[in-house]
Amino acid sequence: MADQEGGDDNEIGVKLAVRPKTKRPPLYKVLILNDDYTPMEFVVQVLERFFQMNHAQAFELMLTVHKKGVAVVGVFTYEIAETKVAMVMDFAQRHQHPLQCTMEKE
Ligand code: TYC
Repeated sequence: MADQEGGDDNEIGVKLAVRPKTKRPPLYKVLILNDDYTPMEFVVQVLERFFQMNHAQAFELMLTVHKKGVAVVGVFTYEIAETKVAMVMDFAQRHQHPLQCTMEKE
């Protein structure tokens, strides 16, 4: 039987190691997709504004997406990822760019 301290005792009273039951929340990758029309500078601005990158980091990641088609821009809990996607999509739409941002479970 488990005692007050949470560790299980075996039949000869030796305390076994306790594994703390801490559950990490599932994480979600936020992805940016390439397209032929969104200006490079706009994508850089999105990465700086919503993903806290400096200009050099943002420029490099934008080029990765431009060349490879897609890149992970960050990993977040569900609600944060959902909010980031919504903010990017809204910002792109308001500027009439077809930039796509999605999320997927890690
Ligand atoms: N391919 C775009 C262009 O040549 C630039 C671009 C990069 C667009 C990354 C979207 O996620 C993107 N203007």
